[in-house]
Amino acid sequence: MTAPAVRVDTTSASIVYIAIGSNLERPVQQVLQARDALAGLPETRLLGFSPLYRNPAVGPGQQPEYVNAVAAVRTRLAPHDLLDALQAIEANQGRVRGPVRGLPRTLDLDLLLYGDREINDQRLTVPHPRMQQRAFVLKPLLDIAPDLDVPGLGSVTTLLCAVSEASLERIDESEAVTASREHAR
Ligand code: A4P
Ligand code: MG
Repeated sequence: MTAPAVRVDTTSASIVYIAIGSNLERPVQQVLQARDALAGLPETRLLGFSPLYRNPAVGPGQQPEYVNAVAAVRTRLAPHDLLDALQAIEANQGRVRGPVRGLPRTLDLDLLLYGDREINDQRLTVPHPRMQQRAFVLKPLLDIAPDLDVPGLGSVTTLLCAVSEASLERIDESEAVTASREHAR
């Protein structure tokens, strides 16, 4: 079988922000493993990775708490090819995607921002349509991109002021380092 061609944007690379979330099967390790997988994507360089934040699940029903973070990458992958690559990383880390959305997951990778592009089609909405409601996205995004503006919405600083970040617990360096060692074993 021939692998599908990856469309590379040859004109320029774009700065892209990706939200990472996990609430199953050792979430800290899942997030760190995802960081390594993002760093290994073709035509892509990892520019930054935020601290990790533990926080209660948002949404209906009782769920284990999440660990969330945000990554910044520079990539020449076109948006839909990047989405394919993110979904492949999710699948590789045991993400089961069913007809019901919002269920607990080993790994969720959401494309928050792709340069200053606005995309709205069947597969992809960028900027991510719920990012402005979510402290677990805005706080780590602000950590790595303090001067960032979200197209159509304004500065991340202003957006974060409008939501409560009280439920976010920043995960200690030492806990992350221990988890990282376990993940490397
Ligand atoms: N899709 C459209 N736009 C995008 C985008 N910008 N990035 C499409 C990624 N995917 C995008 O996603 C469903 C479809 O959305 C994809 O096939 C893609 O074509 P999914 O990952 O299969 O399903 P999902 O994750 O259940 O849906 P979604 O919309 O990503 O869920 P949410 O809204 O992200 O909610 N609480 C805490 N504390 N932390 C969390 O991380 N996450 C969720 C998931 C709920 N509660 C949470 C957290
Ligand atoms: Mg998702």
